[in-house]
Amino acid sequence: MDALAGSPLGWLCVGITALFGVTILCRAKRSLAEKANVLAWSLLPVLLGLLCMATLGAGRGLVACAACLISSMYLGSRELLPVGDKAVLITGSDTGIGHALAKYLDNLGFIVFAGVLNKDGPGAEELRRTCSRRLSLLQLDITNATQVQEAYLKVSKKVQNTGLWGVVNNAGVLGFPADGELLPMNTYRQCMEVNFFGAVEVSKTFLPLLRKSQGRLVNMSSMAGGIPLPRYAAYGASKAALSMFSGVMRQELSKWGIKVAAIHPSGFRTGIQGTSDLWDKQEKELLENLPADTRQAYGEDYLLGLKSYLPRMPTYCDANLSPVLSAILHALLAKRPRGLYTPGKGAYMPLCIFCYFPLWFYDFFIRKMLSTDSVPRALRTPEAESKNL
Ligand SMILES: NC(=O)c1ccc[n+]([C@@H]2O[C@H](COP(=O)([O-])OP(=O)(O)OC[C@H]3O[C@@H](n4cnc5c(N)ncnc54)[C@H](OP(=O)(O)O)[C@@H]3O)[C@@H](O)[C@H]2O)c1
Ligand SMILES: *[C@@H]1O[C@H](CO)[C@@H](O)[C@H](O)[C@H]1NC(C)=O
Ligand SMILES: CC(=O)N[C@H]1CO[C@H](CO)[C@@H](O)[C@@H]1O
Repeated sequence: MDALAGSPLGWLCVGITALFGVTILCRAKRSLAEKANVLAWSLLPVLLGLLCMATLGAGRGLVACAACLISSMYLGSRELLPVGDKAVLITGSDTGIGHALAKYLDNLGFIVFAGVLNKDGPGAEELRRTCSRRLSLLQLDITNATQVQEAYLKVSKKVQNTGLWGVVNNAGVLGFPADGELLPMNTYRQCMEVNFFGAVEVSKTFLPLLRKSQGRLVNMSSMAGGIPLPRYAAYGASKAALSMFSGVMRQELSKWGIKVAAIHPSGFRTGIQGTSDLWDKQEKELLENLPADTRQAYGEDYLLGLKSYLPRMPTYCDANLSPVLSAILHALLAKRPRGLYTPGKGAYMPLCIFCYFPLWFYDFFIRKMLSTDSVPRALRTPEAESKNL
């Protein structure tokens, strides 16, 4: 301990350790049952930190102490509540993330209420076949108030004793990714209808049950709901609306002990990318609703090229959904869930740039990241024209 004596760095070191120790004692007092955990995850690093200081001297000791503090905070945030008999409602479990989540949570022992758009569809059939008998399927089109109400009655009857622990607002639609000027009003309305109004209605309907359990509301937003991304005017705006709704809910519901978390995943390979039949239909709708001069300015090949983005999407998207599933599990079970999760490749970095850099730099970064190869007809230079041919 000689190295510490007198030096200001040494005192700082002792101060940090003391603060750390007091925090731990407070936490231990809060819950006797947690004592074992607290000892394992917190006291050990403190002792190690002190040992480091004694042997390495104040400078390196401080670094070691900080490392211990950070790692213990990290481990602390990984503390999960037991699954027990917690019941969770998931919307949009027919395909994709919702479907995988229903299976994953069922497997972990949760009582799962899987809302599906089509109770007789292949997704529902698959869940019926592969999941335990704890899982109940609910016919739930989140844009249909009658179905939301019916689902509520069914769920509240089943969870009378245990309460509903979590609601995962997962159902969502992407619409056709294209320039905002070109998208038909119908796409904007549909995105808002499902991604925003649907999720709000489900949240409002089920909140009384969450209040009883002091549970969790998890909303599936998107990277495109947190930052502006070209081609996602309709989808991004609807997700941004949902994000703001949930942000306010997080503030308002904390007094009831309900925690709200948002997931902003990057690209994952699911049903959301659609099928070629659907793209044909959406392309047709887009072209039909376009004024003649807009059609002229963009040019036929640009417009017909929009569709080629969709089959290319899965190549950037990860087929392994486990980062999203673990993020949702953390949001549901962590003692201290985060407000925002960004699972997936490239989900965090653009958000950071958007938040901490000037807008012009963000726009430049996105242009470079998503370098689009096609140019509207009216903007083409002769050389670009020859490249296009
Ligand atoms: N995949 C990604 O890369 C990604 C990225 C960011 C965010 N997200 C978000 O993650 C969520 C899940 O998406 P996903 O990728 O798993 O897509 P998905 O496979 O299309 O899953 C969405 C599910 O919602 C259902 N649905 C659509 N409209 C509905 C309605 N009105 N009522 C109830 N259910 C409805 C869909 O049913 P049908 O299949 O029958 O239409 C589908 O089962 C969405 O909110 C999405 O915006 C996904
Ligand atoms: C809403 O759901 C109910 C009950 O399933 C159904 O009878 C009704 O036709 C649906 N309404 C719409 C607009 O789809
Ligand atoms: C899509 C969505 O609703 N996102 C929000 C969910 O809740 C968190 C925390 O309140 C918000 O920060 C998200 O933006």
